[in-house]
Amino acid sequence: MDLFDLAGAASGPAREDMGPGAVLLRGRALASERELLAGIAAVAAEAPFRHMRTPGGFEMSVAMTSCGEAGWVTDRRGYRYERCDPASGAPWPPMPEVFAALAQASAAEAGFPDFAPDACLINRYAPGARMSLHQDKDEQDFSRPIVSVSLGLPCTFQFGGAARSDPVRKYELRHGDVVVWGGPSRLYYHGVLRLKDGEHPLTGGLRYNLTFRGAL
Ligand code: MD6
Ligand code: FE
Repeated sequence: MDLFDLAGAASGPAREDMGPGAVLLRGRALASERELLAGIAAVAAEAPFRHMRTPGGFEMSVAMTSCGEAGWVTDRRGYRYERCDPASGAPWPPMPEVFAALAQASAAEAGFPDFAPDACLINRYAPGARMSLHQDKDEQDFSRPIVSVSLGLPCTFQFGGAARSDPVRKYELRHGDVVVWGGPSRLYYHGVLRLKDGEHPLTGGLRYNLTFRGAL
């Protein structure tokens, strides 16, 4: 056993394969945790978190906002990307530099060297909030990966397959973890189980997730 194994035994491997084209980079966002959280606060000051409604009329338990050239929205008319925040009519706040840099570098490490996200959806989970099994399929071009950053309280992430009925594997996503997925698993079903109570030194009782997409 060498030093690398010893470090791995204590903290888990830095890189875990989740499936074809899907990689979990443990702790990849830790070095920029404070700048990322400051970026979330700056975006939310302009485009506040809100609980949107699904086309079926249900209010989502996850609160959301967006930044970048386009934001993801849902209402009675459906799921889509919009260049302006429907709450204000103004363009979504620009994507903070530190967001774009982390997304690009993480994608490159996972084998997608030219990823330039134009949209970042920010999810905020309070205890009890969940996201049921879904596909991310509102983007224009599925050859581009999605980069997902977890901050604050840990969650249980379910990662399935191409069909809703495929078996799911569970991963604990912790503060600072980054998931990059593209290629064959780009359209795989995934979701987040009900968030458990907890206390995180930087986010209190909340979990944040940033998902970077090429939407337009
Ligand atoms: C979340 N994430 O982690 C929800 N989608 O809160 C997602 O729905 C997601 O993490 C596509 C790719 C990565 C993700
Ligand atoms: Fe998703």
